[in-house]
Amino acid sequence: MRERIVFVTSNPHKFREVKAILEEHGIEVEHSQLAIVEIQAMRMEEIASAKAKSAYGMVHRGVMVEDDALAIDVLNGFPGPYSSYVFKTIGNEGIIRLMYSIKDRRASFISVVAYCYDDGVEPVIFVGKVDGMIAESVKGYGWGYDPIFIPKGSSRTYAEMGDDKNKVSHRRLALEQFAKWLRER
Ligand code: ITT
Repeated sequence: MRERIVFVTSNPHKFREVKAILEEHGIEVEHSQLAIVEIQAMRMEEIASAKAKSAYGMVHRGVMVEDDALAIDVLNGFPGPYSSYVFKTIGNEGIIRLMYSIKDRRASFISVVAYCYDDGVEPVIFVGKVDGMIAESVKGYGWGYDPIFIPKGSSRTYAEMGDDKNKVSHRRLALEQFAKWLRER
């Protein structure tokens, strides 16, 4: 049977990437732009899990949410759970300024997928993490933090990688685990 899930996100770029990856596994993804109140918490898993549960309460079908965070080592993991707010306020230029003259540019991009499929059942959670570096300047045309994140082993930012990003991304790592879980359950 072909799986069909609902993915709740306000971000069309995320939807496009998720759809492409899950379709490779024969999973159909329906986009929902339901507004879900996000709780404030330090742990991404907690935020994503709460979001998936409230989404299930509204759609009553297998529903997925995905939360991402950019975590900069020298800033103790900042912006982490505040990645969305920081992007809207200081953006990529602001991050580059914060990192001015800092030599240790290590960072990671984290994706947390939460899937809720029944009432009273805790959502399943899958985490993908890619280590990398913050670029010296904004490079390439991409969405979100793509123009400033260089995954380990690459000389290009996610934005400069074009479609290759989706082959190695933090999102891909989390979704591959999710697809395996769906297949085996
Ligand atoms: P949701 O409605 O799905 O929550 P969002 O855009 O608010 O959409 P997140 O909170 O998960 O998504 O993302 C935190 C920030 O990180 C936000 O500014 C995104 O644009 C950015 N982001 C997420 N995934 C990214 C990726 O693969 N590449 C670049 N930036 C990304």
